[in-house]
Amino acid sequence: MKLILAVVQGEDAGQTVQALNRVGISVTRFASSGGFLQQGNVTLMIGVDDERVEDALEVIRRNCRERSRYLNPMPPVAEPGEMFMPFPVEVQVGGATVFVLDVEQFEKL
Ligand code: 2BA
Repeated sequence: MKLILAVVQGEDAGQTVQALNRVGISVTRFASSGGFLQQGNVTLMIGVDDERVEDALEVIRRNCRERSRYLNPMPPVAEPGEMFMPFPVEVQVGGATVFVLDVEQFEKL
């Protein structure tokens, strides 16, 4: 058995969870946030038999897309008379960041 941890964007999370459930794959979603952008995202925890890992990854691939986000740089400590132009920096996010881990033991008690 494997545990898939997938960090996805909020906009993609609902449809991804529904699509996983439709093909009989259970999923738990956590509210999370990215350390770089400090913006909300969603982490999906998916426990699957080894032979279903590719099915789960395919569903994630189909439902999560890449988007542009903008990071507003922090103003530096300015000297008197200096001006800071806070141009947002474009960052590409997603589709999904996925980790696949071996599960040592799985119990439903
Ligand atoms: P964030 O950490 O908020 O990162 C958002 C996007 O910013 C990243 O998109 C990447 O394009 C960019 N980015 C992140 N760190 C950067 C850095 N040090 N320098 C320049 N650009 C940087 P994704 O790679 O698609 O990642 C989306 C979200 O997935 C991340 O949100 C984070 O929550 C998670 N993630 C990505 N890689 C991870 C990792 N190795 N371990 C744990 N979580 C990860």
